[in-house]
Amino acid sequence: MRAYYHDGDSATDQRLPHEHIPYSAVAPEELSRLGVLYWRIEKQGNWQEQIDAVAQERSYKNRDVIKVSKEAMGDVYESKLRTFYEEHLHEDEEIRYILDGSGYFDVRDEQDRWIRIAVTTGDLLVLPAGIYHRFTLDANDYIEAMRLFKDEPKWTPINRPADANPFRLSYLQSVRSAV
Ligand code: KMT
Ligand code: NI
Repeated sequence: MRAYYHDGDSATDQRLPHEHIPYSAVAPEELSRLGVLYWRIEKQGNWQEQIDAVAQERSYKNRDVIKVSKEAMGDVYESKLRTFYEEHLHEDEEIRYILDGSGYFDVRDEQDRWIRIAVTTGDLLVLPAGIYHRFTLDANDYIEAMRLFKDEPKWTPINRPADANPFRLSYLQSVRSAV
């Protein structure tokens, strides 16, 4: 995992790194202030047990695996990628363990700037309910991820603006009270 400020350029390919110049790293502590959690679980040895432990501790009862590639998705590939990259929130956590490949999760900071989180195999990332975010493949065009859920999957992306959404409001409240 590598987190840094996005350069804000939306005119060129979203799959490029888009590092802000000068490069501006974002520390895990800053991410956790935004409610974004991260674990590194090397995909070797008892990695599945380690995932199970996190899942049990955080009450993630369900899971599935998604493969994002032209080959795996066929006809819906382009439209799925567009949906992933539209700025949105969810009314539940978005939990991803990267099984293979890589990609970028972008999250908004408190000043509404994009933070880009580059994930690779072995990264476990949790985005809190109510945070504005988006996802894109990187130049490698491939990711496979385990998606974990507290209960039934609550998929529905709620596109911005959703400023009056109760999960948005309680997210903002939790960030402010964490300062
Ligand atoms: C999402 O919600 O944006 C996704 O599931 C993207 C694929 S998982 C790396
Ligand atoms: Ni999402």
